[in-house]
Amino acid sequence: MAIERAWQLWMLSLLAHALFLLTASSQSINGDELSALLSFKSLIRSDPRQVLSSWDAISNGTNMTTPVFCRWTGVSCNDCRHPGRVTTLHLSDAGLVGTISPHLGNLTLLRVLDLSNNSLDGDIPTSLGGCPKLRAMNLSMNHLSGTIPAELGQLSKLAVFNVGHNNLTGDIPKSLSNLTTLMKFIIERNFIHGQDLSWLGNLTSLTHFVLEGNSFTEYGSGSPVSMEGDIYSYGVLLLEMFTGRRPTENFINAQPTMETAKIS
Ligand SMILES: *[C@@H]1O[C@H](CO)[C@@H](O)[C@H](O)[C@H]1NC(C)=O
Ligand SMILES: *[C@@H]1O[C@H](CO)[C@@H](O)[C@H](O)[C@H]1NC(C)=O
Ligand SMILES: *[C@@H]1O[C@H](CO)[C@@H](O)[C@H](O)[C@H]1NC(C)=O
Ligand SMILES: *[C@@H]1O[C@H](CO)[C@@H](O)[C@H](O)[C@H]1NC(C)=O
Ligand SMILES: *[C@@H]1O[C@H](CO)[C@@H](O)[C@H](O)[C@H]1NC(C)=O
Ligand SMILES: *[C@@H]1O[C@H](CO)[C@@H](O)[C@H](O)[C@H]1NC(C)=O
Ligand SMILES: *[C@@H]1O[C@H](CO)[C@@H](O)[C@H](O)[C@H]1NC(C)=O
Ligand SMILES: CC(=O)N[C@H]1CO[C@H](CO)[C@@H](O)[C@@H]1O
Repeated sequence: MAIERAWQLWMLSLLAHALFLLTASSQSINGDELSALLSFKSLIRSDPRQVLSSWDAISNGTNMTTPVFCRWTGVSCNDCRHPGRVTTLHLSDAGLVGTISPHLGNLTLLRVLDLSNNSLDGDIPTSLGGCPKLRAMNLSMNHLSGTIPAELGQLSKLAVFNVGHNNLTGDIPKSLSNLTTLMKFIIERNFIHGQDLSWLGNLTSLTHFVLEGNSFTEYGSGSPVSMEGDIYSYGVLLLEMFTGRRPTENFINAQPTMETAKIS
């Protein structure tokens, strides 16, 4: 009898302890996600369409079972095992002016980040390399400057990387050769330069590779790629590098606006 009671008490205390831990951890994680989103909002200097007007923590508690930020414009929480965690941040075409908060790197279950076609300036935060679930990053058509962070080479699930139409400079970091799941790699219309891109051959899933409008050096020769014809032959060289064969379809559409460069 006494043993049974002691056993029950022990089980109860264990349960209470587990519940406490569970609550504590889910609350602190939600708190991190909330402050990451609020940090993002705080660095937006202009929001002409008021897409962030619903982003308000004060009028709604942070201690709800499903955090209120999951209903904010552009935010989705679609992970059934972690209902209060942000999986998508989709704020394209919103006219947002500001910088991208490094705190977005605290959204560790983020799968889609689409901030394309705004007026965001400053750097691509290196902390985004800390979002291991990220599958699509679309930061195209902004005013981002600085270099592509080497830390993005840690995004082992990344399939889409689009930073086209920005003010990015520097070389493409070699760490991106780790992104074996990458299918679309779009860096067109920046000030990115590169010389030896042979490591791109390690990106075995690549189907779209668009680098038009940067200053690359033709692979194997020392001269910069200037005319469209050069870019075309550069593309053919890259294709041969990737697959060991000549293109069976247009690898690079050598028109003034080269939208897609298809490999295989
Ligand atoms: C949050 O917790 C406080 C006290 O802990 C409570 O008064 C309040 O109603 C809770 N809010 C929500 C939305 O659950
Ligand atoms: C970019 O967003 C603006 C609205 O801010 C819209 O009018 C325009 O069509 C968008 N451009 C593209 C290419 O989606
Ligand atoms: C959130 O991100 C910022 C910027 O990367 C970092 O300084 C901070 O430590 C992070 N906070 C947590 C709780 O991880
Ligand atoms: C990225 O954003 C641009 C501009 O909003 C859009 O045209 C494009 O379809 C998006 N997706 C990808 C995969 O680049
Ligand atoms: C790039 O920077 C230049 C000079 O600061 C600026 O005039 C231009 O508008 C910028 N382009 C983009 C796409 O941000
Ligand atoms: C690729 O990833 C591994 C392990 O994550 C790392 O040690 C290595 O430095 C990365 N490669 C590059 C070129 O960054
Ligand atoms: C590319 O892959 C080859 C073979 O797996 C490896 O030896 C090489 O280090 C890789 N290159 C880079 C830059 O990661
Ligand atoms: C600012 C904001 O999001 N307010 C919401 C708080 O929660 C109530 C009830 O869910 C909503 O009606 C408000 O819009």
